[in-house]
Amino acid sequence: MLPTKSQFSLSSATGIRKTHQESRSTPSKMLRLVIALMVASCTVSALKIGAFNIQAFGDSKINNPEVCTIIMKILQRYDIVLIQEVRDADLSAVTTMMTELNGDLSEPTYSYVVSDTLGRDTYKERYLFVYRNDKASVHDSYHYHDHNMYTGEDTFSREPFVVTFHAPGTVIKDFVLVPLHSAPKAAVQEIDALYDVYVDACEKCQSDNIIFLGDFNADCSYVTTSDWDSIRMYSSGDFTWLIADDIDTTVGKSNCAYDRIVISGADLHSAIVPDSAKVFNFQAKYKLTQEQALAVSDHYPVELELMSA
Ligand SMILES: [Ca+2]
Ligand SMILES: [Ca+2]
Repeated sequence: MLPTKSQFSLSSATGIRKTHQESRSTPSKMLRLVIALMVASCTVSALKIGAFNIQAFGDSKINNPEVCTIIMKILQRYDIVLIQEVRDADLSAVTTMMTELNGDLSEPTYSYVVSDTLGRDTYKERYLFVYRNDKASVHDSYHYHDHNMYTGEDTFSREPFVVTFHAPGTVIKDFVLVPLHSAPKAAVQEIDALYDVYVDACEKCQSDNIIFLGDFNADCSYVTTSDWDSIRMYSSGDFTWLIADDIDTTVGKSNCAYDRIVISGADLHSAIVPDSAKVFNFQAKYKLTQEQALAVSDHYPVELELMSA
């Protein structure tokens, strides 16, 4: 991984402090305080991004007051959040959710961008991005195409919905989000094929600063130790996997790192707040019983933060 901006700042700050420690004590203390504040400001989060598989998200979940309250608390944690497993063909649940988030404000706080309904048969899901209008806007989006009528190729059950965001308050300003909720039994092939999406998105979006995120089903019985060698984004040095294999992203007894965040691009690497990529255990945070947590989802969100400009 490339040195982060804060690491650069820390090393240069140390150099300055050594020079001034030789002078009088009072200015030195002041200077240390100023430097501490400067270093702190460099790592202030400008933008918090989350990815949450809300198991079978639809009308019955959003219309359950207890579940809805918890979902709202979780979503409000993020400036941009990817919601997966959206089972809402007519967008009625999404509409209810946005009304809950925005209240009756004339200037809504949140907006969303949503994919088509995706799936090979009658079972369909959407990818949904909800974002704060004061922090981010959508520059562009497209559905990745994996169909080849001549070869019969059809890699993804739910093709990534590629979205370019503009977030002027971050050091990086522009970046691409690529979601994936893989089909569990095809997880290895789909995660490997994210490399093809990477090549496509680099060309179409004219940027290699890409965050791949979502429930990849990237652990336990779906992706085993020997499978990783055949996943190009894992073996290539151009990508950093920010959620480690030993993290548990599941509510309940299983211990699997299904949900992941992977980044590419030198500018994006230096824009990540160090150690900010993690799982958000909402059951522990909100002191819920396992039953209450499972009523929301069988997954925890994963998240990361980008540094402010
Ligand atoms: Ca497909
Ligand atoms: Ca678990």
